[in-house]
Amino acid sequence: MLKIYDYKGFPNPARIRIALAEKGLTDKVEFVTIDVPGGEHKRPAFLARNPAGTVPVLELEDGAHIAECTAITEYLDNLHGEPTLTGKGARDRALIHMMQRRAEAGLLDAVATYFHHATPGLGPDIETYQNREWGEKSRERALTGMRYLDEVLGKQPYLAGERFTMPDITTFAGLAFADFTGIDVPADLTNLIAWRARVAERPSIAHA
Ligand code: GTS
Repeated sequence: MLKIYDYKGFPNPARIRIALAEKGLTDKVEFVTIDVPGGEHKRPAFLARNPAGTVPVLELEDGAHIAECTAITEYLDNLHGEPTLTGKGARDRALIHMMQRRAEAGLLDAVATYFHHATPGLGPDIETYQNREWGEKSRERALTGMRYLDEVLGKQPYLAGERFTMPDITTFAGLAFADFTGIDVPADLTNLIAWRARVAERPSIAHA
């Protein structure tokens, strides 16, 4: 059986839980909780699975480990049936990956940097280096990212076009992380706010 090492409720793990539900694969994996608040992800046993010391990590039946949500989603999407989340054909795949990267770097990772550098983050035992200025700058970067994504959603229903795909999952997780850290979505970003309400009703997200 496939295994996912994660911590339920955290934003990057949520990306994979949503992807699994979209693909109807939730019952095909075993979830193994890594005690991230307790620092288990920085100990040798977990670092052997992912040297970056982050969750989630997918473990295949042959023992291979796949980290990075983009790579895990790519694998799951190609396991059964049509790839719905990562695209089919050169154009579709390229547009999805471009928007995925923009959503990740411009929103989710920017929010994470704010959280880890400008707030207590995961606590003093884990946050051994903090750069408050970079954290605050990253809050601004997250707001710029939201504004860009709002513009995209003014032209099309989903981030890579007409269908819900991987960058929609990344953005949804990024906004949830923003809520958690206290970065509010500006009220004038009406496209982003309406998109969020719409995707929140998808069973993969509503029942996550
Ligand atoms: N780019 C990575 C991915 O796509 O998987 C990011 C993974 C990541 O940063 N995970 C966080 C983590 O393990 C958990 S969460 O905040 O996203 O929920 N952080 C541990 C740490 O010490 O920073």
